[in-house]
Amino acid sequence: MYENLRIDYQEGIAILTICREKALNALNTATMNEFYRFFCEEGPTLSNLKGVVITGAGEKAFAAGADITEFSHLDAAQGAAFARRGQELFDLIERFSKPVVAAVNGFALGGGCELAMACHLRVASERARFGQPEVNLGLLPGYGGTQRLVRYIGRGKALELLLTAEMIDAQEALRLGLVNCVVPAGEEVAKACALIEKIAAKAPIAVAKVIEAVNAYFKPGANGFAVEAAAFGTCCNTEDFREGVRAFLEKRPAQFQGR
Ligand code: CO8
Repeated sequence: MYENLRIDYQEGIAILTICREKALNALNTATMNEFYRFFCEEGPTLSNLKGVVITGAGEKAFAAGADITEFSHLDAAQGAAFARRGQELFDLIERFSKPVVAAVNGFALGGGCELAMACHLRVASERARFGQPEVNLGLLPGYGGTQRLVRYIGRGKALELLLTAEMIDAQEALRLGLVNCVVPAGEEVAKACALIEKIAAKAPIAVAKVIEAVNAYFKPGANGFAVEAAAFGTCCNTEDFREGVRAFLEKRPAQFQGR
């Protein structure tokens, strides 16, 4: 039973909508727990799942951050635990073996921007706005924002956004490489689904291995080249590899089975 997320299945794609419109879809603990449940328990058991889209209810916000009403009384130990739990969830999303696409329909601030950055791809509506305004609250991002923002847009620009708490619009996010594309308002979920459909036509094991190898680039201590070589070997052992090569030689579309 989900109360803060609505989950719609559409042609094999799970569309997760954060339904806390009155609080601009702020990520309270209950919402974070429901995300956790989906990505940890339910999502991995869905055998025909093509991918996941995350979006926010209404026209104003994707998610305006962690729910500020919940953390005014946190002490140091509780704050660190709160942040670690969120980081764990966003890592799960980043490591999910099927593509996860954020359809950013409005404000993506603080934890909302961090959630979008944990997704594999980001589609922004022209109304989307991104920012990490935590310093306004006497905080810094706690759900991986200081790390992922640097990866996407580089140290200088990331520091500027993190230190000034300035928001950027969708076009600037596109220019900086924070989002993959910008679409007219209202078309972001359809575009996210179209991206997933395109990926769903590829070999599922190869897709999962691309995600794993790219993640290894950012994992301290991991040797990304070694992960890539091992993943390459795994793919060579699949029926899909044989089918992909056969289909190429026979000049026909490949029919991948995920085996
Ligand atoms: N948490 C809780 N409620 C929120 C949040 C939020 N993050 N954002 C907006 N709301 C609520 C408002 O309080 C308001 O409620 P009410 O109607 O009951 O007064 C309602 O949503 C509508 O908001 P506004 O009236 O403020 O709407 P505006 O259009 O005037 O402004 C803004 C929109 C600019 C988005 C504004 O709401 C805002 O600045 N929101 C806060 C943004 C923010 O600071 N986000 C970062 C939060 S901190 C964070 O995410 C850290 C993550 C890591 C945490 C680690 C744990 C320790």
